[in-house]
Amino acid sequence: MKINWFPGHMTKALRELKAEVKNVDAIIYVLDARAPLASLNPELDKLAENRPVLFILNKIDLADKVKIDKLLQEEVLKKKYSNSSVIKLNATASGALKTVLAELTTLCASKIIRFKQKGLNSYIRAMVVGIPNSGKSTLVNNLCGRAKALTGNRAGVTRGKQWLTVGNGFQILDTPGTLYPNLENQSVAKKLAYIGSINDEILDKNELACDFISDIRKVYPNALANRYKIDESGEPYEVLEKIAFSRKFLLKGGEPDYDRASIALFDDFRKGKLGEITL
Ligand SMILES: Nc1nc2c(ncn2[C@@H]2O[C@H](COP(=O)(O)OP(=O)(O)OP(=O)(O)O)[C@@H](O)[C@H]2O)c(=O)[nH]1
Ligand SMILES: [Mg+2]
Repeated sequence: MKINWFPGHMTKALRELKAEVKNVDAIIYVLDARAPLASLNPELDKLAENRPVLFILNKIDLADKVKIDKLLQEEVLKKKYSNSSVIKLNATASGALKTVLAELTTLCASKIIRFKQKGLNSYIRAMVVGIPNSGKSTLVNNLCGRAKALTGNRAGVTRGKQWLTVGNGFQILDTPGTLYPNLENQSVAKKLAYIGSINDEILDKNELACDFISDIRKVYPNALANRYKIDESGEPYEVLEKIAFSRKFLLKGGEPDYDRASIALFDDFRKGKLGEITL
């Protein structure tokens, strides 16, 4: 299965982002800490050039802190732009407003001074960008203190755009999650599919589950064994079968229900039930 998802609404969204970026002072680039490098979108990388960039490693509660700290230490993200910073965040938890505004204030310090010198009461405007399902709308709602933006644990929830005032002197714009037309790297594409950034409906769930089993065993041995009380060795489809039997997902006649096992596997991974994982 070749994975690529770039529907029409993303072409439109990217076009609108390119037009809107001219009006913004900073970019808030939301990455999924379960697959931080796979959540970089080359189109958004380009868009963020020449702007202060605040990278947010979101969903840190579900991610492998050791790997994330290593990434922070190596400054892999920070080095991408001359004026940028990186923070870890759980966008569903309280306290995000203070952290994010402190970072934006530092990143946009020269602009804020210029506003003050001119006696202007202008807002610092920041655009929130990122791949689908990375938690942009959840973050925006958290910053607003109100559920202004629609959220959901699937790809492609946000479609329109709206500027919202947060804190004292900031405005933020939630935007639709975007991928890119030439998603050639299938190792990246699979990670995006695992974390729910690609519409599940266009994917063969059993094939994806087998890929996931094969990948996860290499990086987190025993995560599957511990969760499902199975021997996780063997061909990936055999492991999927063992998950089905262990969960009693059976069809009439006692055959394993691969579909239910695949759905349960991704549900568990996405809820953090396989442990804290970063791919
Ligand atoms: N555990 C955890 N879940 C989160 C976090 N941030 C967001 N979520 C969940 O992730 C799912 C997606 O969140 P959204 O805010 O809709 O994501 P989005 O980036 O706006 O998605 P699109 O609009 O499709 O691009 C929701 O179920 C959120 O509750 C986080 O830090 N930790
Ligand atoms: Mg959204």
